[in-house]
Amino acid sequence: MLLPLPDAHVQYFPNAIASAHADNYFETLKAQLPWRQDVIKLFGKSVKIPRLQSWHGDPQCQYTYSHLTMQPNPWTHELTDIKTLCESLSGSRFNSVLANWYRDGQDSMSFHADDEAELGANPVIASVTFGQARPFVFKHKVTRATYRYTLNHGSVLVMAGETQRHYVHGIAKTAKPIGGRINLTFRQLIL
Ligand SMILES: O=C(O)CCC(=O)C(=O)O
Ligand SMILES: [Mn+2]
Repeated sequence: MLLPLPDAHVQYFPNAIASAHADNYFETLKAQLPWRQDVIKLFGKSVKIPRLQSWHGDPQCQYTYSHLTMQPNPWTHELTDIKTLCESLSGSRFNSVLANWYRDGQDSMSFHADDEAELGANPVIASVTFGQARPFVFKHKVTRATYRYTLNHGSVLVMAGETQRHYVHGIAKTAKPIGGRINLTFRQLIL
């Protein structure tokens, strides 16, 4: 379904991956990806980012994210399968993926746009969620209007068109005792 976001083009596929398959992917990705606790410099201080990450892609896909340059880990069997699904849902190709593991409600991602130069002008980004359903918030850069969508276990969200130009997005912290969530964002770097 197309989400009713002005100035954006976002499609949501709530049940793109059947629940039993999604359970398997969640456990396999959690166990097999080389998760890292990355640190960023913020006003001269080193701060742990509030989640674990793993960057994968074609060998030439170095990526700079929040001032971090990451070398790609190789594609795994599971990541390649999920990439193929995202390519058929979106009609776009991807050469890289950022995996984020939100261990509990204290893990989060602050508002940002995926607007790095390497992604090009109107990037197509496919975002796949496993595990805990959490609210994904879009905030319009000019009107400040916010839109909240809960991303299901096994769902795919495709952000395209001018979405990154007009919106920031993020995952808020919560004090509720919640389970872990893994999100994969497939991207096409222009090299
Ligand atoms: O975890 C999510 O749903 C969002 C991840 C994200 O925005 C990103 O990796 O750039
Ligand atoms: Mn993002």
